[in-house]
Amino acid sequence: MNDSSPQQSSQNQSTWASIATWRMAYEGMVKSSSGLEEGGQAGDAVETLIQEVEANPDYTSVGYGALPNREGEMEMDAAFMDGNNMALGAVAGIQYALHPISVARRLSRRHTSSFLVGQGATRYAQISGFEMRNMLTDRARRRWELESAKATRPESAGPYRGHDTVGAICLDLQGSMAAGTSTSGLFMKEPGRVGDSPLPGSGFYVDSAVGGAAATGLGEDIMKGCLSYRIVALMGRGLTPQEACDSAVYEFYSLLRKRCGKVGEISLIALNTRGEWGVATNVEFTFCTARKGEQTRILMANPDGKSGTRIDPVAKDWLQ
Ligand code: SD4
Repeated sequence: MNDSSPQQSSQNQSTWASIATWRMAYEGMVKSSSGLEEGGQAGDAVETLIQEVEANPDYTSVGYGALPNREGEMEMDAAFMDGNNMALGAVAGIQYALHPISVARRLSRRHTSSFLVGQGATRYAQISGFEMRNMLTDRARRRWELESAKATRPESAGPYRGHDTVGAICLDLQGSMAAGTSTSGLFMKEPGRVGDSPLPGSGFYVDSAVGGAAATGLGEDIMKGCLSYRIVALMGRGLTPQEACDSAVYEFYSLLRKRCGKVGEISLIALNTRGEWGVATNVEFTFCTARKGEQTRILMANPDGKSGTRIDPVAKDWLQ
């Protein structure tokens, strides 16, 4: 349940909508869309969508069966934000929790100690009764063993192969918005490494009076630009989600390239209070959208080379 009412009373709200990163969000989006269609709350939709990805071992970068760190352990990052009252909760480096998104959401209801890391986050999840399990599947362990065997020294393994965050923003029929993220971060990451996904303003941000944004890609670069907050701020000044994404992402990408020489993968999604969405990316990037009266879609975004984004439908077999 959302803990407060929306702040956009002047608006005649009549639609629900969702956007989420990567093809892996599809099944969760279909499931959460029926809740939104029936008048369910944005926060519930975000949690349902992300839980579906976390529980699926076929999606190897989020939750059960995801990517271990350099020492073969699974450390996960997740966050939840309620756009009505700006409540947010987050976990970083949490272990054994099947649904880090639900732990983050529970934490968002607290006024203090709402962002927990490492052992503290794991202990909190355990004590609070969240489902805990060994998150490492045989397949994930084999992947780690193969990768470890390749590395002559531990520090030469990784750090940037295999990744992806599920990030979602939902708008409900009452005009409430929520956002969430969940990821195991980068494959073979340094133990204790935290990406952008649990960081408000970087990995996600949402304000029910304006809209929300979420990120996926190389956290170390995304957090340099606080890109999710930037996009929401631009939408607040009247830009459409697509204009805001294009402006924030490509301007920042150019700046980082000029100042640092190299830039990792950066992909952002955004949704506003009218259910309009936008995307910008410096790599090929799939994402899912749903809106009242429309089918859930998987789309592909690419940079168009002119500070804009090309969006194409993906082939039907991506749905299988
Ligand atoms: C991180 N942004 O931990 C995440 C990983 C990711 O596509 O989304 N990769 O840095």
